[in-house]
Amino acid sequence: MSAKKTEATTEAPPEDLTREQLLGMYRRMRLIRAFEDKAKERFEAGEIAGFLHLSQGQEAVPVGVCWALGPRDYITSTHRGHGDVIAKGCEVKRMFAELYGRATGYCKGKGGSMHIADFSQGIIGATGIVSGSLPTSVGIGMGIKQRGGDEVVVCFFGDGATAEGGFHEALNLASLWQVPVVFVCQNNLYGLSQPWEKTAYKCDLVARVGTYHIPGECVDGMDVIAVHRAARKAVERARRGGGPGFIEAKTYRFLGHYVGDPALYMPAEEREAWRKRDAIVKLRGQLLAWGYLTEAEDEAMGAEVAAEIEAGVEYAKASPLAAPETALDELYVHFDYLGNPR
Ligand SMILES: Cc1ncc(C[n+]2csc(CCOP(=O)(O)OP(=O)(O)O)c2C)c(N)n1
Repeated sequence: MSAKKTEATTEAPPEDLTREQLLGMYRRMRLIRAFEDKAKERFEAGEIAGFLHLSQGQEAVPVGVCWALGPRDYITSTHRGHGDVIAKGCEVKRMFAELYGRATGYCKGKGGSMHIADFSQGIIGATGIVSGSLPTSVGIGMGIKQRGGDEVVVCFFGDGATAEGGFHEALNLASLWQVPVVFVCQNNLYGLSQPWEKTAYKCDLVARVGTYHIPGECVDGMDVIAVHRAARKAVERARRGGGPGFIEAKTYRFLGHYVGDPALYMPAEEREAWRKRDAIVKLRGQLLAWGYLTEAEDEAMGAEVAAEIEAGVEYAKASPLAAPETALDELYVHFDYLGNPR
């Protein structure tokens, strides 16, 4: 990272964020990138089974959003959810363990890459069903409202989900019931191989969501500070009882839909242009310019992140595989809706 050229910034440091907060965001973005780079390497080496949907390029969105959340708040996520759950607090060693199918993984090795959940941190789970996170988040929001809580749910999803029925049902009910849910669309311009502009006629997502009377904002998803400010506003409003909110973060996935997809449908010039806007490189340049980070500190942080990643892989490999006879354990709720054992 440190070898990369960074753009000089003329902006002043933000007054609403401390040096520690900005360095924390920067480190978490690097951790997500390093986790996915390593996961790709190990997947290609044949050590990880299943599908791997990576989010390199999108890191500023979950980090900017989750920095507006507290430990009691909730998130739901998607098939491309590594960054979302790491941003909320998942540890990379238990993430690797999950990818490696080990009993020490977040879902005891039964979920894999697309289903990482940790209820203790409000991470209700990723799902491979496109738009599946939206109705679930409204249900969680309804639960919070019914018990008079002040937590907020953030629901992450992609642009492809906005063409699904679940999106519209969820927005309608969220608005009707005024639940504390912030919907965050990570618009990476593609739904699998389908370019965004070919999926909806002249679509303006903020306007579309506005028809459900949900306030929204479109932000540069390559600018973690801009994402964070939008998230903070929407989260604070939802927490005060102001109802649901919406954020469209314009971002890009640097790689194919899954590891193994050469992404021939993404024009080379487009990819190059977005890579030049890498959010991690941008924040690094800002931190250096503001005197919040030195080159030596940056190097040290890189080494620390790399060591955390290596230790995570070692932890996973040293952990026992999930035992086949436990495959069906904990998959069903053994209580009826009143809490009586079945
Ligand atoms: C209901 C449903 N339809 C189709 C699929 C197959 N599928 C998996 S990912 C994907 C594209 C999703 O695009 P988007 O929501 O923009 O998320 P991104 O992959 O860009 O992060 C599709 C169509 C699915 N998993 N679920």
